[in-house]
Amino acid sequence: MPKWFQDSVVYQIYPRSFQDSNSDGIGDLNGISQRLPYLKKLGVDVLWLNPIYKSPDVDNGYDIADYETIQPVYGTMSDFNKLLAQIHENGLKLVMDLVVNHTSDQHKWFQESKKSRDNPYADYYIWRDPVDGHEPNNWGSAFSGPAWTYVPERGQYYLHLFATGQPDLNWENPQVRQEVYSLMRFWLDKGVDGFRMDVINFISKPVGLPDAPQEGGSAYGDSFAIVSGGPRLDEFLREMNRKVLSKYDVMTVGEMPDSTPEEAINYTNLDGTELNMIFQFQHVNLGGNPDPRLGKWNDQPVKLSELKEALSRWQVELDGKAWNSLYWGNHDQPRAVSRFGSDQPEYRELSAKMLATTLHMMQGTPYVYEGEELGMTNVHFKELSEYEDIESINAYHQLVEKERVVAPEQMLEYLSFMSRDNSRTPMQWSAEKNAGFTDGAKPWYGLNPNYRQINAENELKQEGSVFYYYQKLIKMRHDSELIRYGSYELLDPDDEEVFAYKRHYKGQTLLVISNFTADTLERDYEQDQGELVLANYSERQERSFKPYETRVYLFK
Ligand code: TEU
Ligand code: CA
Repeated sequence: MPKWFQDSVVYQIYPRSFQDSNSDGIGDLNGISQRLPYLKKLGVDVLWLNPIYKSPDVDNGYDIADYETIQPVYGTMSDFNKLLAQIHENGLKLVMDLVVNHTSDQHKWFQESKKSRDNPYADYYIWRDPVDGHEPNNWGSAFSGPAWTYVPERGQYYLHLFATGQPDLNWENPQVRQEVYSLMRFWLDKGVDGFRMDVINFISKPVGLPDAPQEGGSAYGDSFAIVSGGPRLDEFLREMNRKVLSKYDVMTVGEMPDSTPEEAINYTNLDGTELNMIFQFQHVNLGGNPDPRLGKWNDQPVKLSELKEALSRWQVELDGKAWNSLYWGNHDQPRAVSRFGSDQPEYRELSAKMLATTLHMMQGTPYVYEGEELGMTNVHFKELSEYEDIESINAYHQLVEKERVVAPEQMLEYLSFMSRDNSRTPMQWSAEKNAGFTDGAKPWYGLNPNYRQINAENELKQEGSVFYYYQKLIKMRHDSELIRYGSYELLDPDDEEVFAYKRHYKGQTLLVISNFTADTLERDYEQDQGELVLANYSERQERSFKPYETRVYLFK
């Protein structure tokens, strides 16, 4: 019997950029409740909020100082309770962001832990003695620099895979696990419908914390490679399920960078005894810089055959064993239409619809990131001063100034193409001042100037808009078991221009053909034998596919 998360479409809200309701230029909980009618109209089932807990915002809320207090700038706990009730009254569900690989260094646990080696919180984090006066190993932080910081009071280093303000929790300590389970119960007992779990595959560190692979002149070892899928991860996830999750009817999705389908099958399943699904990164990690020192910082388009191989591998290997999450973008990725389609005005809407079709006709739970349903694009910032994300700013200083492995203009080009900032500009609601995001003086972050053309008000007025196309896709999924449960078959893996695949279920077949280029191409998959059920052009020549044309056919 399928679980409700398998029939759902999730909408991801980045609260600080979604809707401001009190004119301070920052999105908030009451702003979200104002927009529930819009989300209802789109047809989504579940809302996932990025962290809304008390935080110094070193990493925009992924550095939590108090798990059971709402970040004041977003509102109060009674605002949250009201929002949750409204979400449920509207027949929607709410998934929160669980960030328990690390806390903020302002969390009281860390403030105590760092004081000495024998206080009650001393072992809540990962402390190690210096080795030859240096960091205990070669691990690098995802936000540049070493993954270790020295604290004189303890005469030791502490581990932080991310910012120095994000110390990693010590999951080997049973007390830490009990604290996590108790904060999870706090939110689940309020009626929250599940969790997205931040870098949950990093919580079990390798024994002895050995050096990580350090290739091609990189300044530090690749810590993600050595911490993902650690020795006790399965044990911890099963304990978390046994002690907490199994007692609630909830949805869980674990963010697992560097994971494989085999790991997904190990850590998730369809019988609810571990996670329900994971966010894998194979497709979004494509197109990295050939120079390993530059990692993701690149400006080259992804090769279609590699994109097809990545997505198809997960479709085929999880079928019947586990459940895929389906996403093109989120708050950590550039805007999908700019990265995988085209944000040129003549092709933006066409390619947004083509990308949406290609993803939403697959098996799994689709995730729509705020603004994706409008075809919002990258913001193409030009100056470093326009960026606000710690990852972007630290990478620039580390790679341009410290390591001097890339020129300033080149790095600004890479940031413009790949930065997380691209997806954090305010939601574009209208052509009015500040895109209707805030009536306050200034939004917390720079608007994408194209909000005058690309905004929800315009989309809702136009019948053939990207919004109504997403609405149709979501309805098609809700109405079709073939789309939800059918098996997957990739066609022509080596075709670098067209992504074509089939879905099969109880004798019916769906044929999806998407042109990923700005050229007009000829392709024949005997589509003329099928019934056209979806298209992003109003007219067609059966065997020819115009720029970014996508068509879906049903064979009964
Ligand atoms: O992201 C984990 C993660 O792997 C990111 O560092 C991502 O791979 C990278 O930013 C891509 O460039 C989660 C959250 O989604 C992210 O927002 C946080 O910054 C990070 O964990 C630390 O909590
Ligand atoms: Ca506000």
